Amino acid sequence: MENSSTTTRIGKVLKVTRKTYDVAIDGRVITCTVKGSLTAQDSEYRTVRVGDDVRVQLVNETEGVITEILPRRSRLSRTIESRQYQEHIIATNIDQILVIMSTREPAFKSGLLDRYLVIAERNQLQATICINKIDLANPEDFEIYREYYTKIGYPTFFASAVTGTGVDHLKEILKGKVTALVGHSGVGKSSLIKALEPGLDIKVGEVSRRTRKGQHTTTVVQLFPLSFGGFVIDTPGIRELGFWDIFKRDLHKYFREFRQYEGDCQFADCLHIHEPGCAVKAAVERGEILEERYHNYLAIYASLRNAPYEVR
Ligand SMILES: Nc1nc2c(ncn2[C@@H]2O[C@H](COP(=O)(O)OP(=O)(O)OP(=O)(O)O)[C@@H](O)[C@H]2O)c(=O)[nH]1
Ligand SMILES: [Mg+2]
Ligand SMILES: [Zn+2]
Repeated sequence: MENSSTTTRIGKVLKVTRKTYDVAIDGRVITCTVKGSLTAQDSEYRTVRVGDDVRVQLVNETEGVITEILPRRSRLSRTIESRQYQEHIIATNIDQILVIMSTREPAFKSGLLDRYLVIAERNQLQATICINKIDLANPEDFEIYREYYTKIGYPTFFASAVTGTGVDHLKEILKGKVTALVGHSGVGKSSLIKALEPGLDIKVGEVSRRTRKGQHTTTVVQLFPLSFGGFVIDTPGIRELGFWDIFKRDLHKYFREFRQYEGDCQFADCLHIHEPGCAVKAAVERGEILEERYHNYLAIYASLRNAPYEVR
């Protein structure tokens, strides 16, 4: 049976379970196992992750064997302290993060938004911001955020899953890309996806809503194919995304608009907290950096730990 090369296909891993892998190939879902020679090698390409592009040898119409993981172009990962800071890959080949916030119910909290943006920066992923439930508020009250975050490089738009505002724009953003959706429970992630993809059975939200009440949230990650091209991932909570893996001294690197000022701080290792001659604080005072965002920086800083090798 040496003609197997004629039946290999490239597909994308949607879901990983204990024994099998769901792989999307030409719009079908193929249940796969992994070839032994793949797991035997000593590299990060030994373990198949959600989002991986893989070569599959088809066994029949519905089953196949993964023989190769193609190079990954990005990853969403966290480090696990209890395992010597080992990297845990949550998903791969993500093109962008879409942070969904709501105006009300739950209330807009820029502190939470900034935490999600830190996660995006740490993973070197581009982020877009959607302010949903705009039908429940006066858009003018949120214009300041739309303008500021757009200016610092996070395109921000308003939406409503109820009235349909912004849904076409959302479609343009998701089209042809792999997007990780993040956002607090209840902001309308599932509603927005359903608004543009009514046929999609996106259950992840309900599952995570239920488990979030428990002590331990599941970290099951799944890709959902979109009929107009592209995939969305409904991600686990902020804790599961490893937010707390960041040390105090590194936080400033993830506030991208600080960078242009940092060279002018009096101290090269300035963390922009209470150091004299801080150019970041001066920019806050001049109104160039949004004061609320700087306060979020301070609050997040206070919530993080020192690196184990330093005493400050
Ligand atoms: N008024 C208004 N209500 C909305 C909008 N979008 C969603 N909702 C409502 O908000 C509630 C929560 O929506 P979901 O789509 O389940 O929120 P979610 O982000 O998926 O929540 P989790 O799955 O728990 O993470 C539902 O009752 C929706 O009907 C909106 O744009 N406007
Ligand atoms: Mg949901
Ligand atoms: Zn400074």
